Amino acid sequence: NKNLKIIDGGVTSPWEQLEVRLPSSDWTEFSPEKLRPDDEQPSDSARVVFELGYLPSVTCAEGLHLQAECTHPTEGAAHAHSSIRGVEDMASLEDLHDGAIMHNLFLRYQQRHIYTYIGSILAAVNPYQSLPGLYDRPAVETYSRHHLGEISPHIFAVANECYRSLWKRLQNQCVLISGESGAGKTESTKLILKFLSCMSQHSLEVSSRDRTSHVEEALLESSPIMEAFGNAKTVYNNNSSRLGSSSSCISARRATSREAGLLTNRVVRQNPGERNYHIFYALLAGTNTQQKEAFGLTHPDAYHYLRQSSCLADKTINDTGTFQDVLNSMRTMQFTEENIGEILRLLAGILHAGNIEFMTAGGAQAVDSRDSMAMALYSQCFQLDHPQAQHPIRGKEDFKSISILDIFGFENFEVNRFEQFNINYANEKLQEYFNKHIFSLEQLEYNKEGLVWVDINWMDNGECLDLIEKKLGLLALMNEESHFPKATDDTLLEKLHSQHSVVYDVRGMLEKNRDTFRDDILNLLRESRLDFVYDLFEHVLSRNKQDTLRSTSKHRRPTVSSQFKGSLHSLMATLSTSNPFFIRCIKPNTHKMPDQFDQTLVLNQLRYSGMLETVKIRRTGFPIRRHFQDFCSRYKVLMRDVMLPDDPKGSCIQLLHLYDSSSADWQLGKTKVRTDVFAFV
Ligand code: AOV
Ligand code: MG
Repeated sequence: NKNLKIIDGGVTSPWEQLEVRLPSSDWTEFSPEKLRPDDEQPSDSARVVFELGYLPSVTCAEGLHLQAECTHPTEGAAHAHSSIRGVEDMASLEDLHDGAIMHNLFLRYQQRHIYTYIGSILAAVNPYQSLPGLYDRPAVETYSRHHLGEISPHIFAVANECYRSLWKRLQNQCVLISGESGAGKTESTKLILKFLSCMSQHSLEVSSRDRTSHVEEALLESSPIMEAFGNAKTVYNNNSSRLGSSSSCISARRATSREAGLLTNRVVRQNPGERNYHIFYALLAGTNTQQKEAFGLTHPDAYHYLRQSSCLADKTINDTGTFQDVLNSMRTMQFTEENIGEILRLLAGILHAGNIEFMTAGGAQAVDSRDSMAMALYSQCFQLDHPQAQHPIRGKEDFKSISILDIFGFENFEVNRFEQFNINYANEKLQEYFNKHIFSLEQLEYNKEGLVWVDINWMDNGECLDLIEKKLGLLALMNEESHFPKATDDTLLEKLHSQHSVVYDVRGMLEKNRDTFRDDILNLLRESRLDFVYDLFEHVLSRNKQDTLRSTSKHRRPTVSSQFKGSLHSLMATLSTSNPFFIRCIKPNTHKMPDQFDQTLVLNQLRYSGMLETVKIRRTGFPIRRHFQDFCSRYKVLMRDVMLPDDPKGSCIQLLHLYDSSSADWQLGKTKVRTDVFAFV
């Protein structure tokens, strides 16, 4: 990257524009498009006016990517400087529009600074490459010693703040990581776990080691297992999470749990170009001849459950390595060799089951039963593999924890089906929670304090959720139709169209939505001669029993999507009692490549996730909010020589006036002062 030589550069108006002259010889294309050289200029140079929010990148004839830099510092240089280097907290951006926010991320990304704050929210741009030193032990140490905002933005800073809050407030904490598929949520989750685990090891050196510390190590150790069983290659991400996982860890009692709701459909069906869960390919790649013989295994293309999508391998995925990692993890987690053998045998069994073909008069039903058995076996096996099953935590009343929520990211394929519908629904719920915390609660606080609310036009996704969740909404219609034995995808489509217009493909929706796992199959599995299989299903309640327990819906089995809705709602209920931290992951390009920043793509993500509005609210909502009394006692030392009135409110007014008589930077509510005066104290 060579810097563009600027013949004459100057800031015409400090905040808005940078005017430069460029040698016209080597530019061919300006980006963004609205930048055009001025034709009136002499031919050897061109005058270009850039909006600072859009500092240019210019592609020149040789294909070199050039970056403009102001070489003649002028009056506005300091501001131009921040526009060139970017700022660590968006709230301090001078120019407030979404282009400027995008551009700030871009500038920082070019300098390999992938983290930026939006107030206390962390934006993380996926670097698609490992950045040396960014997450090593010294980094953990450094961030553990600083509060958020004291040093450069980092995911460890958020993790540290969360950890401190847990101990200080003794309240449940949660970290919500959002972003579309491939944006880096799972990697972020792992980094937070890494930090928290280091911290807790640290504190364990001081106190004595107890049993629960083992549980928390188990969570980290189980990571490769979780990924092999819960992740798969999709179009958007070669290691895409197909499960919603919430890891509660490092609690005040130092214990760990992990819940996961798995989209098991993938076990029996995948879209073209995608794969089944990693573990199946790992099994075929990693087992030795002897094991293969024992389990009757051959090549991936011999199995219906693996070959339907015509995608068996990917050069970025090391299946043999995954197999070794899984075995190592299982051993560290004290799985016996016998146990490991049984799990592998079960996986092989699932593959074989998929190859069973039926010759029946009754059409598709036998295949459905086969598939639902395969899915049930897989999901039970998965439950067994995650540490909460191994070490269940019995929550005590004062049990406090940190939950890290990493769900499947928003997806929009050419054709979107049942799986995407559920995934996107979950993402809307998460956005709703975000909106509530960032906007609604803030607005409520303003109203309570009797302050004037500056109207910020944030995007409310309430209508979208109504469309899904309300009476006669998509879920209700889909479930109703699923309960009609005679209903087909066509009748569902008709019904949906009579009420709404949707852009999901309904093919297969009803079948996927009906929970076809039947009692006779459950009973069959329970009679298995293999103790292992028997154990897996020992605790699964038969549908009849469940129905009896749930007397209201005696004749209705809950559909897959209503179970999904139920678990989403209980997750949200848990979150609503926690103190949240937000991380917004951003995907810089769709090619999964390092050093590529697609401005339009990023701008889009910033827009739909409401980042601009978040910055605005951070700016209008002053950072210091303290009760009158509290404010006085904290800051009155600053004016020891001034006589302050007795009442706290009066003292506040006097204090604030002395510092800012224009009263631009403070507001008084009914009980609290809001200001950014003294933010530096
Ligand atoms: P996701 O969890 O958000 O997608 P991942 O966390 O799996 O996305 O990230 C996708 C890929 O991006 C990873 O496999 C890494 O190669 C790369 N990556 C992400 N974050 C980092 C980082 N901090 N440093 C280096 N590489 C990174 V999905 O699960 O599909 O919604 O359902
Ligand atoms: Mg993921």
